[in-house]
Amino acid sequence: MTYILKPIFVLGCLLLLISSRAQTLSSLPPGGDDGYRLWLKYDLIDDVAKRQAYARAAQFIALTGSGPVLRSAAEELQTGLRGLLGKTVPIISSVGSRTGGIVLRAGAPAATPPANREGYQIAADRNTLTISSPSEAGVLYGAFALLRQMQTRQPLDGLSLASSPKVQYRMLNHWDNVDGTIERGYAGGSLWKWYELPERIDPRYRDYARANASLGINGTVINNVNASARFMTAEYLQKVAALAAVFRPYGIRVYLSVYFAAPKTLGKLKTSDPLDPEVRKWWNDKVKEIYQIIPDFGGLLVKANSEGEPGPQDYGRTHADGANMLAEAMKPYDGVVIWRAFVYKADPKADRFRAAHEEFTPLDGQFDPKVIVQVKNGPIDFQPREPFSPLFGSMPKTPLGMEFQLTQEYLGFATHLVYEAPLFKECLDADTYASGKGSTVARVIDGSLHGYRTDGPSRTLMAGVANTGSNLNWTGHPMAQANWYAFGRLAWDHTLSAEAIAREWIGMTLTHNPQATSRIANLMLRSRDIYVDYNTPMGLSRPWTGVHFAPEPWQARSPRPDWTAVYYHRADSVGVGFDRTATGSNALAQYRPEVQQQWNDPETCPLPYLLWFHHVPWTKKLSTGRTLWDELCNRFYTGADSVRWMQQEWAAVKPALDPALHADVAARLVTQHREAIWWRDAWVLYLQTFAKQPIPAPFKKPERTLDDVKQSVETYLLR
Ligand code: BDP
Repeated sequence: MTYILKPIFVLGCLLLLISSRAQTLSSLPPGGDDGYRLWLKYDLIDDVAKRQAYARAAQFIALTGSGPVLRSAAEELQTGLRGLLGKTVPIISSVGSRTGGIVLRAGAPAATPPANREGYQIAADRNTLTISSPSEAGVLYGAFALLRQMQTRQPLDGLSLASSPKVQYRMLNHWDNVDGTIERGYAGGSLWKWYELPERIDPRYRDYARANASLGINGTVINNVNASARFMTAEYLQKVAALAAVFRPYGIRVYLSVYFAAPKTLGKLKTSDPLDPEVRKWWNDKVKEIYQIIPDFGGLLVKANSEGEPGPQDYGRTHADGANMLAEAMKPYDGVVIWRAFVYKADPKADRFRAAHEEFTPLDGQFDPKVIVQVKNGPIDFQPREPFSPLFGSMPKTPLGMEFQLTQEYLGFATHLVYEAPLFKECLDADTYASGKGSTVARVIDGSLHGYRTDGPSRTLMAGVANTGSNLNWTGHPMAQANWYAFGRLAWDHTLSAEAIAREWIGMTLTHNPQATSRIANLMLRSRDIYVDYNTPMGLSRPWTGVHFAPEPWQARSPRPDWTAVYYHRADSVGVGFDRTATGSNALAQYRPEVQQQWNDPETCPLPYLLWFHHVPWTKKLSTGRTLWDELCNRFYTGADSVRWMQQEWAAVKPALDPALHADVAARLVTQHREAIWWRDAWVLYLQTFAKQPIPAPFKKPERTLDDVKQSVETYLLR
């Protein structure tokens, strides 16, 4: 008996041990920080004097109202303060004569009313901090702003903060599919568990809403622009409604990407022609059904006649015809139609750069007031560095929304550290000269340049293609959280600097150590240029088909010329680069003369944009004193070498950071370095076959041959 029982007992104990250890590991990873809490960490403030000062100012939270969004504000403050101060601050409903607390006031007139409904004011008066706004959402944003003050250890005495969003629709675009995958997602599967919805509500949905609300993001498109019609079925609308119910108390509205041919596929009509009365009726009925299920539904996002997606042109109609049909369906409701301008035809003679401008500018003034045209930041496709899209400033009668990409499709997925705020700022701060000097892209986007609307609310939009997924830390690369953060902050206020946002995020997420903060901020601010240098320097680009990760500058075979690599860089025995001046595609003519002037002359065109606009001889001497070939090599090599510098900088901040988080990033930097060399080698060895010049000193020629790299890429691309 004992003989038999003993091993079973031992095995049982062992299993118990293993399972309890597994449990411990999943709830508390070694070192502690698994990244799940993002920038909403609310860890106890260890500076006792500071903690006490904050505690004196936050003895209660007075909720003067009962709306759900206001309640979220109070609850978030309570959660935050519990963590930061280590005590539970009571939520009370009437202030009476009490002082020394935080008062939340929605709808009440403020001393200085904010510029718009979602703006807030935080004012300290006789020992009371009042957060006021015309709307509940504004109070929620104010509550997060107050927490941010404490999270970044700012004083509260005499606090006077007022802020209003510069853009009306601040939203994430999820490219999530029905099957749980994410197009261009690198942080796991979709956050939305379609098979569990609408019955089971993952607690994570609420945390997602909290994170967005903390930045002022007020909308989310939950499905892929390459949309499945299934999202518009009654079955899925119930699921979407369940998500909307979770997001609503955080001021976030839900939007859907729609499949333009749904009247045919879902409605079983003979056509999806936007001018067909039955088609129009189908959309009217569908939109009505949506609003019956989701009364505060935000609107529709459409990718049409782009990359094989159906659209109005299939019926000889225009983008405006398609968008206006949907706008008509939306007319009775407070929702919008967001129509994407990401279009380009498979024309072997065309320059893809020119496509969106050619198709959309003739339609300026033809769109219904409910339509916003959403434009990617650059004319091609989220390249590491692109000039701003010439559409900005070219459609004064049409509200243009910005589409940035947070997910790092061309920026090294989740293994490369690339802080994107400098990329966003570069575009937003670019001058279109549409109405003279100072006509920045930001002013096109926020409506101040063209004043878009006179007959209704303004329609201004900034969208970010989300980088979130089911990974515990949301974004795969822990530092990629900063891109979500930066996008939200800039959508609220595009005048913030990339550095200020980085410092704020570091303080809330990584460390309060001043030296470490400066080092990390510097590293983040340089990271995008470093990436560009080893990946696509001086205006090279690489939007060829495939996974968008492996280097394949030699790729020349595809059903469409614009889905090859050689189409973009045009390397030959003379030089490299795409001539977009009058002697080439003349895409430059799509910009205002002042902009053309900056880029038109290869002698004066800034080097970061040179090969976007010029085919430059290998031997051409540049402003740096080097020939083009030498300059390219210099950038590829210093770029890749700089990743070593990033590793050193990261190593130096180790004592100031959580060990688990530090180790995670350190490991990714090792991968990044290896991949940076891979990129460098691929490009220089390939371009060398045209330039026929040696790698300039002090750089050493790659250890592998071009065939070796090609082989490694082939292996990488194996399915
Ligand atoms: C490209 C992506 C593709 C998207 C497309 C889009 O590679 O997956 O569907 O953009 O924005 O960057 O529609």
